[in-house]
Amino acid sequence: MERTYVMIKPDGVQRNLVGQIINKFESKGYRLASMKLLRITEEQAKEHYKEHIGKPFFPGLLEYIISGPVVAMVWEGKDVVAAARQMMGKTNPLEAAPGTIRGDFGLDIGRNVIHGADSVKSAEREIAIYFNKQEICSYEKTLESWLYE
Ligand code: D4T
Repeated sequence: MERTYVMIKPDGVQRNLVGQIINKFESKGYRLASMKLLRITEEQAKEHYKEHIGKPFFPGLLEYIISGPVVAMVWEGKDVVAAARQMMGKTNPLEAAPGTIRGDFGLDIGRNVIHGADSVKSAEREIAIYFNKQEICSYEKTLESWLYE
């Protein structure tokens, strides 16, 4: 079973989209393994987005991502890394398909509502930035036999 890191960005929190976004992951069948609302530190943001340090959009990205609380989540399930990326849609909301989170809720690449890890390895790295091991819950849900064959 895969695990991914998903984060509702400050614009998603400010725009009251938290419930709708969580609902999509829950209804799809993914299992919530951890969740918290937090204001991320500059250090966490720089570690998270270290591949983008030095790019022209980085200062704006940093300012935006620490500008208000985010909802950090760990979701588990079959192929959840790729599926979460599909559910989010392309990075630029104008290129994201209708029905995806960014396609339905976003307009601008610098306000694209949600983040999702792009690989199993990135997910592990990102989860470790925001959560300690004790905060990740391992459990089973009885409905899983209705989700998986
Ligand atoms: P995140 O990481 O936020 O889920 O976005 P993606 O994985 O879909 O896209 P990314 O790493 O390429 O970009 C990270 C973050 O930077 C913002 N951004 C990106 C921006 O403001 N301007 C840009 O030109 C790019 C490429 C949006 C997402």
